[in-house]
Amino acid sequence: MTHRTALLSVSDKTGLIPFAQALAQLGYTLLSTGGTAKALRDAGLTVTDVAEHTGFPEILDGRVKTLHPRVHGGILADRSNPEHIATLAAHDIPPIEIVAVNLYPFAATVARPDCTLAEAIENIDIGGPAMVRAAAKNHGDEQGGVTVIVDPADYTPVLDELKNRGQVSYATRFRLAAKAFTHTARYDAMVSTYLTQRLEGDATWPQALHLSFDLVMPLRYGENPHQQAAFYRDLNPAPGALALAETLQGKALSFNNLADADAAWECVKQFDPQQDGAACVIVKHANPCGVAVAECAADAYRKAFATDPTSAFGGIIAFNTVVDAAAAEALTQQFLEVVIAPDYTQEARARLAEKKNVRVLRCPWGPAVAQQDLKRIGGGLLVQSNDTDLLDPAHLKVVTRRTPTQDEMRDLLFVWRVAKFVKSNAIVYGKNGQTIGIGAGQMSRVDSSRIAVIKAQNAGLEVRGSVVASDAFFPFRDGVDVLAQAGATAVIQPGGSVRDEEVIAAANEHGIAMVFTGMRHFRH
Ligand code: 93A
Repeated sequence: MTHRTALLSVSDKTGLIPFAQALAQLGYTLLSTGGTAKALRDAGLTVTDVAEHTGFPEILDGRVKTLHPRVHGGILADRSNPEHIATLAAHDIPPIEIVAVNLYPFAATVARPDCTLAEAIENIDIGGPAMVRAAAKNHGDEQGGVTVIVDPADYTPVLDELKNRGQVSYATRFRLAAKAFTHTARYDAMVSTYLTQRLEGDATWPQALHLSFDLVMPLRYGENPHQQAAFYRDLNPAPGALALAETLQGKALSFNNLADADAAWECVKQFDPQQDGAACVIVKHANPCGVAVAECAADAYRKAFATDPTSAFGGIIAFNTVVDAAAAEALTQQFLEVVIAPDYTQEARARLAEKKNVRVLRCPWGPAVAQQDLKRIGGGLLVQSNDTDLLDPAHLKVVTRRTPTQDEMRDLLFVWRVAKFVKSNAIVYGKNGQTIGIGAGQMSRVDSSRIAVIKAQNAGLEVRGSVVASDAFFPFRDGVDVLAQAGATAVIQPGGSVRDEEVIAAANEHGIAMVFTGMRHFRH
């Protein structure tokens, strides 16, 4: 058997011993750094210390252990290049066939609440990534090359190939090389995210783009069956993020399920269970088609459903509160795709389990958080901070002769919060904590106003006496005329149009109370 060397230097020692034992049985010389060598010796294995191999001690508290030509030469020499082989021989450098390295646990270190900057920095691995990248670069060709392993899950497949065919196939070496570069890229992204977040003031924006995600699962398809898709999660999702939701039952989540569940969840999170009571949001095609607040989850659901029962068919339904038996009972009267809530009572779980296809998600409750919002365009990417700013009621400005009544004001603030989650142009009619009609995604605001009225009428709901939110200013008075004719009594909108005077005059003419927010909520 030719003499072969495996270099093992791992922080995560999962599966290390059986892997090393099998390599030793196959005739490999084991070469290791301090802690790894100790673990192997403790298990009764014979191992050469890297310090002995290089003839140079580990120095600077281990910062320099493997950064040595005798290590890197052995990894990087091109096996099919006679000059490289001659150079190894001239310097008495044994080639290294297998490099199993996983890096200092940077993520786990910085996740500790008491982690200092100095500790984080000490946990930035330098020598490990250098070996991983060198080994991955030199994965070779059909004739041979270096096998790099960064994930203990790959110990077994590599051993199987070594046992069955005497060497690791090119296909496997190639796959592992790609995985290794993904590993080091992700590692550097974590370090860059950590340090960038500690920059002073505005320096974090917009220079630093954090594109570092973990694959949660491949999805069957994307928005349509011919599109490929996958679901990724931030490395450290904020509490309350949809990506942290746990699936309690139901069919596999689809791409559209996840997108709609996120829209529903972010919308319902605007309603604080303590201050606003139970809230329910029903989403279809990324738009709320019914939103309501009430004393209990079941009532909130019934009111939200009543806004647009036709659209609610196959809906994604989010609650801001525990789903109890009464709410579950009401829910199961309709065909629905997904329910998402902070929790469920046992009775509710049992009732929902009777509809075994329904996906039931439980997501930890948490406020909406600032994060980067990404939108792909041809050959580029648009990045913005997401729309988390909330309206301060102290900044509201009544611009009409008539001031909204207390009830109107309460409903104005309710429809305003809903409008933020409706695709522009958004017009939302509501009353008594219930949406009455929602006009979404139209290219003209006046059409959204008309559509919202038509939908309310189709649902048999009374528009008269309702209030209205508009996500952006009315460019002309026509939108106000439409909602006045429908019987709305108060309007909330950002203001800021060159024709504000004309719009306010129209409201005064109709005896409507109008409030300016000074904040726009386009959503596309
Ligand atoms: O301190 S380093 O940046 N410098 C090095 O030369 C070096 N060589 C291996 N980190 C280095 N390593 C890392 O040590 C490996 O990536 C691995 O995570 C760890 C294994 O150390 P031990 O075997 O002492 O547990």
